[in-house]
Amino acid sequence: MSSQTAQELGYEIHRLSPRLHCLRPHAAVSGESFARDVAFTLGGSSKSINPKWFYDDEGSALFGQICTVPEYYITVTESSILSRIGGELGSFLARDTRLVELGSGLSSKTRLILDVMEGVQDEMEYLPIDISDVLAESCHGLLDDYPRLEITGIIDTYHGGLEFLSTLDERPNLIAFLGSSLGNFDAGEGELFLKKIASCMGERDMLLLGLDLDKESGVLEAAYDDTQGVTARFNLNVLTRMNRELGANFDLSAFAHRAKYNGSARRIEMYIESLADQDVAIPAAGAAVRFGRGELVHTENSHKYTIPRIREMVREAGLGTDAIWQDEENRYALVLCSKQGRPRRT
Ligand code: AVI
Repeated sequence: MSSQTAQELGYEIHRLSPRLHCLRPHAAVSGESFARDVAFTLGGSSKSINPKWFYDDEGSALFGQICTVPEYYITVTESSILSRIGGELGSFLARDTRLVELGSGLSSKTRLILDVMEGVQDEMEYLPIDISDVLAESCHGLLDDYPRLEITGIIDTYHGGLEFLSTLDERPNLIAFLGSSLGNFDAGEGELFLKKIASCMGERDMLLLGLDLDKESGVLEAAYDDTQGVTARFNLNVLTRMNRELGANFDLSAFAHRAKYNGSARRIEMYIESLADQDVAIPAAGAAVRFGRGELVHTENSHKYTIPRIREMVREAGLGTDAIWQDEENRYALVLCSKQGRPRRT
C-alpha cells in the first residue's frame, strides 16, 4: 500500500525505523469523545463505563500484569496451546501470508506466531491493529528479534483497521484475534463483529480466534478478582483516568472492584461499586453524578463459550472451522477458520 493511499484513508504516517511505520488516523480518539461518552453512560439510571476507556498507558500496563497473575489462566493457557501447535499452524501458512493482529497490545503471544512464520517464510510482514500507543513500543522489540520482519502498525479501532485491510494487496492474511477479546463485546455485538471480520476476509485469508471456554464460576471469579488486587486496580484505574483527563474528583477509596459470574448469560461481569452515597463532578463532561451506597457501575462483560457455540458462531459468520485446539483441561480454545476451508501445505 502506498503512503498516498494511507493518507487518502485519513492516516498520518510515522516512520519509526526503516522496517517499522505506524499509521494513526488524523481524527484520533480525543478527550472530547471520552467526556461525551461518560456523560452519556453515567448519566442514566443504570450506570456503565465502556471498557474501551480502560486502556490508557497505566491501564495497558495493568492489563499486562493481569496476564501474569496466577489466577488469570487465559494468557498462559493460550500461549501453551500456541507453543504446542506451532508445526501444525505452520502447515496452514503460505510463504507470503501476512500476520494481522487485532488488539495486539504488548504483542507477547505474537512472537509464538512469528516463530512459526519464520520457519516457513523468507520475508515476514506483521500488521498489528490496536487503539493503544503501546503498539509502537512493543513493535521495536520485535524488530530486534526478527531481522526479516517488516511492521506496519495501525493505531486505530478494530473497525478502522479492518477497513484498512481491504485496501491491501492480494497476499493472504492470517488475522489473529487472541486473548478472548471477542468476549468483551456486548451480547450479539461479538457475533456481529465476527461477521464484520469475515466480510473483510478474502478466499485465501484465515482467522485465528482465541476464546475462553465456560467453566466453574469459582475459577472464573478468581481470574477476575485476583488476590494481588491487580484486576481491581485495572478496573478502578478508569476513575483515575477521569480524574486526570476530565478533571473529575472521584475518591478511589470510596469505590470497590466487583466481579460476578452470570451463569445464564455465560459471562463474567465487572462492576465498580460505590461504597457510600456520594456526588462526583466530571467538569469536562459537564456532569455531576450522584452515586448511591451499594450502587453498581457496570464496566465490562467477558463472555465465555462452549465448543458447539463457537462452531455455530463461526458458521453464522459465513466461515468454516479448519481446526480447534484446546488445552488438556479444556479451559481455552484456539480456532482456525476460513471462507472455504484451507488446505494444508503438504
Ligand atoms: C482483554 N480481555 C480479553 C480481558 C478479559 O479477560 O476479558 C480483559 C480483562 N478484564 C479483566 N481482566 C482481564
